[in-house]
Amino acid sequence: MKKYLALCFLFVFVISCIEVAPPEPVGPLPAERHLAWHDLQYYAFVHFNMNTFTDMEWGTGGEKPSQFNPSELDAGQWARVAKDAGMKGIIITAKHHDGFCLWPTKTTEHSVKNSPWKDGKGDLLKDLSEACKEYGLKFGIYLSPWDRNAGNYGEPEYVADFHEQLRELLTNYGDVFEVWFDGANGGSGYYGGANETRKIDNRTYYEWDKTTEIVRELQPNAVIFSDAGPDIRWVGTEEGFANETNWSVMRRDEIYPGWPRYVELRSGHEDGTHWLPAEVNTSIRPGWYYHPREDHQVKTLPRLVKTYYESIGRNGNFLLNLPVDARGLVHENDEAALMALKNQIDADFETELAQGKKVTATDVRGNSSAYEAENVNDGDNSTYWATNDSITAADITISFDTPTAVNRIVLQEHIPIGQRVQRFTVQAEIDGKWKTIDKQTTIGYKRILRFDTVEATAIKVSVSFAKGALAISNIELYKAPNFLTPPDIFRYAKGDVSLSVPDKNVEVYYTLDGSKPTTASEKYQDRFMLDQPAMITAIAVNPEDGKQSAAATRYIDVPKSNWKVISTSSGDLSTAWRMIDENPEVFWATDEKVSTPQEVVIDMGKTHELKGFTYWPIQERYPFGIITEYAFSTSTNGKNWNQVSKGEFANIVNSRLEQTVYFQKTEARYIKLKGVKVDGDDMRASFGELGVVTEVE
Ligand code: FUL
Repeated sequence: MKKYLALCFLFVFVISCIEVAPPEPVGPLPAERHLAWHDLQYYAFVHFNMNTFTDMEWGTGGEKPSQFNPSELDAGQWARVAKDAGMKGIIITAKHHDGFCLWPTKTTEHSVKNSPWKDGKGDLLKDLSEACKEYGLKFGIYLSPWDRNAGNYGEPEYVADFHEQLRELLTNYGDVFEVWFDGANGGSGYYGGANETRKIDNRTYYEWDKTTEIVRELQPNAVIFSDAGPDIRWVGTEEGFANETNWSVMRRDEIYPGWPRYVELRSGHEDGTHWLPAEVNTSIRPGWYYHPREDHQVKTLPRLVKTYYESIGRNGNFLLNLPVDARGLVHENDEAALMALKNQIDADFETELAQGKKVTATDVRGNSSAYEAENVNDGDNSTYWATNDSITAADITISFDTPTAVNRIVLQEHIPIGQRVQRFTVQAEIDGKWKTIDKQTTIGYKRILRFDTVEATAIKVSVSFAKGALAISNIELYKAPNFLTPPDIFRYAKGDVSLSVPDKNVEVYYTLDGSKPTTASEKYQDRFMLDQPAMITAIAVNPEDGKQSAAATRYIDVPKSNWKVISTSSGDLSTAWRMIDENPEVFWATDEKVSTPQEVVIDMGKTHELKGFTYWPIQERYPFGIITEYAFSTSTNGKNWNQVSKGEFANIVNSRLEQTVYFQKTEARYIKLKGVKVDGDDMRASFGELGVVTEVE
């Protein structure tokens, strides 16, 4: 008997030692360079070049090297900021569409070598690559194929120069992790003084095969970005998101090289033929380049957090642009926003809850310990749970000893053998019952789901469709703290007001007299009508720990629901309500090419005691018609006018904030604002929003 038992043990031991083969690869697979790139997740774009000094987004190419003159350029500061922010690398616009080169290239005179910066002895690529090394960051380059400066653009000679520029960049500055080729080819340009429009065929002109060969020869580990590859793809939007369904594979031959079908880039192709994962690029400000007028438009924390979850959380890498300013530094506002994002994300993922907990799966490949369920929470990304070949639907459950609060799940597939999962569900066991939390499609390198906090005794992930046996390397669970940000005070066109916060578990308290609210103040429930002027002050409070946000304050005057724009000197009167809709983002403008000062007249529907007026300039990315000098008149009957104020909106073009002008108290039902001087070549005037300051009755 003893002998028999011993034999049995030996048999079991031998069986479990026999190596079970890993699942067969499915579909196109990532190369080593892809795998290294996926691990980076979050890195910086820096747009800094001639445009920084000309206040442009697309320079014409006719700029002079003498215009490139930063006063405090410090690539070390960029690297420090990126590192502190948790980023893993920096990609620099070595040459943008205007053709100015940030390194002393041999291919053109249009470079730093002819600029006053460091007396023409500077090399920004050298400075930045060294700073990146010092801070342990990867270094990448953006090289625009389109060159509006080059006289030979459009001819084969230019392509030879372009290739030579690439060679210089990939030879002289150490390891490069990513080479970024922009798809833009606008046509018109300076082109050595020809000032004309030149069209090329983007699919053939740049000799992409040769371009790729150069990168492979000089930097075999670098990934090549363009709208559609060959290694990684644009996500098809600059707004900062990937679709929830996001395949890292695409039918590349249909879209590369050349003009891609943008919308498809957001999700990839389920039946893709090449590994072509998405990079989500967006700027921390409206523009890619620095403009002082956008200092107040740095993306808010809620917006940045959303972008994080909709890029990294949706199987994409996050390339966040920092428009370095004309000093040559990352602006203080941008740095503050980056650090706020870092702190928030760190807090969300502070304590991982799944590690070491009991895990069970409905199927384990060959019953082998090499593919056991515990591989998903062993903290080791190279091990994975896998199912048998015929099993493409299975459950994996992580159990807690006691009910545990959870509101985030991180899922990762073992992508070296392909992206597989097509559909899955997440459930939580609450009081002994299973509740569905989310139903989703793809996972890929990484998927993060946010959901309302549940007190769960177990979390189950059920894959219902996959392209092959399952291979999941990682599952993490977290309880992110409630998201505490100052409430957003919004006034609707009808006069009602909302005080919104991104997290519905957070409470909001407010006052209407400018005093600081406490938890004893009015608690916000829903949109409310505000028909009297008020200084609204609101705070958000996390009921879990009593923590309070900073206070948000906004002065709001009488409702405009009965207001009407009754005349304008030109432009479409039927859409003129856009200047009194309470939303400065929605603008209205007079006709183009007008030569006389433009004015608008508003009937407020009833008489008010006025003591001032307000003007929001247009908030568009490419603003126009901003009133820089104004005349403001009032009337009680719409016939007899009284000019109550005339003056200048100082610095309004650079700082496009709401302007408030006070004047001697006066009764009025009609108001008139005239653009005595406007920013631009003609007298066209634009209006983000017009308002009044009334005397409280
Ligand atoms: C676009 C360019 O035209 C913009 O100027 C910017 O460089 C952005 C990242 O890509 O296509």
